[in-house]
Amino acid sequence: MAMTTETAAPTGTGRGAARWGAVAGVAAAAAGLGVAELVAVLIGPRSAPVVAVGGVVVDRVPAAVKDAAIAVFGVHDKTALIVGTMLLLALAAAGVGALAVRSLAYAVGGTALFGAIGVAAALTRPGANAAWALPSLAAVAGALTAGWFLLRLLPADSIVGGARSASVAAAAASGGARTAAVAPGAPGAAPGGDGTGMAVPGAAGSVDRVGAPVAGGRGRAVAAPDPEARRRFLKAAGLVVAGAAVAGYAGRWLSTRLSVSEVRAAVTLPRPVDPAPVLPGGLDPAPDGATYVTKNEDFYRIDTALSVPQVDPESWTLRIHGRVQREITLTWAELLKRPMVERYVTLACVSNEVGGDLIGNARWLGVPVKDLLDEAGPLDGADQVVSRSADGWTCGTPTEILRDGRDALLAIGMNGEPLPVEHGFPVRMVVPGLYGYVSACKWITEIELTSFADFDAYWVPRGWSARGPIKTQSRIDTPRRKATAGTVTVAGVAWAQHVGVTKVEVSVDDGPWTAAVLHPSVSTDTWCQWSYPWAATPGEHTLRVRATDAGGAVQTEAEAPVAPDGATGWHTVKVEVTAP
Ligand SMILES: Nc1nc2c(c(=O)[nH]1)N[C@H]1C(S)=C(S)[C@@H](COP(=O)(O)O)O[C@H]1N2
Ligand SMILES: [Mo]
Repeated sequence: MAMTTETAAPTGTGRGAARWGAVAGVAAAAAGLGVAELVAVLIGPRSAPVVAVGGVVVDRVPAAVKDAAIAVFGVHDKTALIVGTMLLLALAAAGVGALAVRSLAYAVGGTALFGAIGVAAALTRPGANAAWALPSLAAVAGALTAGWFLLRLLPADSIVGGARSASVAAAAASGGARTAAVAPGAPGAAPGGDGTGMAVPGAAGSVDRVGAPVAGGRGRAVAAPDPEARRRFLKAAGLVVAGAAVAGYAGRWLSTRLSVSEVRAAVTLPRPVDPAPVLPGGLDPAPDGATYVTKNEDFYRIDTALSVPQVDPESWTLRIHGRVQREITLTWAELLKRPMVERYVTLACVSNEVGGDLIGNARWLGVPVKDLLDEAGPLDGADQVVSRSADGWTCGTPTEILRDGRDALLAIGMNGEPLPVEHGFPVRMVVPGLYGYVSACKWITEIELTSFADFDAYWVPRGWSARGPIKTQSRIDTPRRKATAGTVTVAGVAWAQHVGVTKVEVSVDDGPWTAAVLHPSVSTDTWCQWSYPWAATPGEHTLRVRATDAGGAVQTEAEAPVAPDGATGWHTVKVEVTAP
């Protein structure tokens, strides 16, 4: 900001002008986000630029990064991505806004670049059509308008000099900081908030400021406004941000109204012809309250969907096609007429670390996948069943496993309720013994018979194994850190999916393995709870657990990371035992 000619505004003013530009940039970005949210209500929430750009990031991110994100943020990885994106874009918007007071080129460049990114991202999302460009274009228009409006309020002829300019610059800085802190948060609270529009705005506003007569200066700078103009400007910026927040929230609210939650609430599940086994006694909650059956609201959620697909059962169809003798298309009504079975099945994520909680056990109601495949008649060589979700995600399951008689289900119910929307409403697949990423397709709309040689499902080119049998594991849930000396109940879960756990052993301080009590479970397809009465003495102790499956195989001690096909190793916890 070298603006010091003999009569030019001092440097402080230049910096001040840049700060005003930054404020305008962030506020205008917020306006873009708000407008995009409203337009996305009409087109669909996945077309909103932040969701579209975020979706591209999720799809392109290297496996190691996804891994790290899940390790750090767990099931909050999506929130982290959105908040991070909003912050980055707020910074970019401030930067473009600050530069835009110097040259129109930055405004034009920023607008073109970020608008193009939003449009490109939206148009390349699975299921997109030309209309998906509209929210991004609306974001650009909204941001340009707001930026233009705000920067017009910066009077080019009200140059303040000397000491006064310094205080104005400082005021601008603090005002800027305040506004910037509000702007990204406002639309950010609406997760679909558009980030793309964000960098566009402030940029544009400088249009009619650029080249305005700055006394003695180069004539390229906006001056910092006098206190009166400053108040007007900040008020306007505040109104723009408030308006953006209202638009963003209204958009979210309308989208929720258009969501399938109400349709879901109206669904009545059919009765199973083959109900789930009655739970045996002895499945009381563990000392830490952990239960054999995981409540829907406690069930882990992992998927690539930044905006949960809203699939209306009335328009839902499932197409079974590819290398089959007979193609089948099922409607929701047709699916409901088929005999339903109900089973407890434990679902695990391949990203579950040793001792991790990306695993849950639920009672699923659904149609056996085997029957549908038998009707379609897979052709020779069709060794892979590719399931495709409404948002384009795919997983590949061995045809053989789906037909070997295990309870692989096309599920519509979870613990007595229609599938929660984020767990796949209206229909998902659940396959005992396989990690979710190769089997548990949510929002399923398509089943294609193909071969492993011919098609790689979503996670395979991203470095994960094409086959994903769940590895035998055991976990200590309590105690995790502290205990009081005396008899302490060590408890947890263990699983050897579709094979069954026959023994769980605990070792204290590297001592001998001692058998724990194995609580009953309803089948080999669920985890089982175990407990071990430990005579705990004061001091620091190490507890370790291992399971043995029905085939006699002892859970391996060898530590393996989650990628490419699931973690192994013995779960170990250090416990600080204090005297009673
Ligand atoms: N459509 C879709 N289905 C999906 C996924 C996804 O990203 N998209 N993720 C899979 C993975 S990796 C897992 S572990 C399970 C998790 O199911 P849940 O979220 O119901 O626990 O869903 C699977 N089904
Ligand atoms: Mo997963």
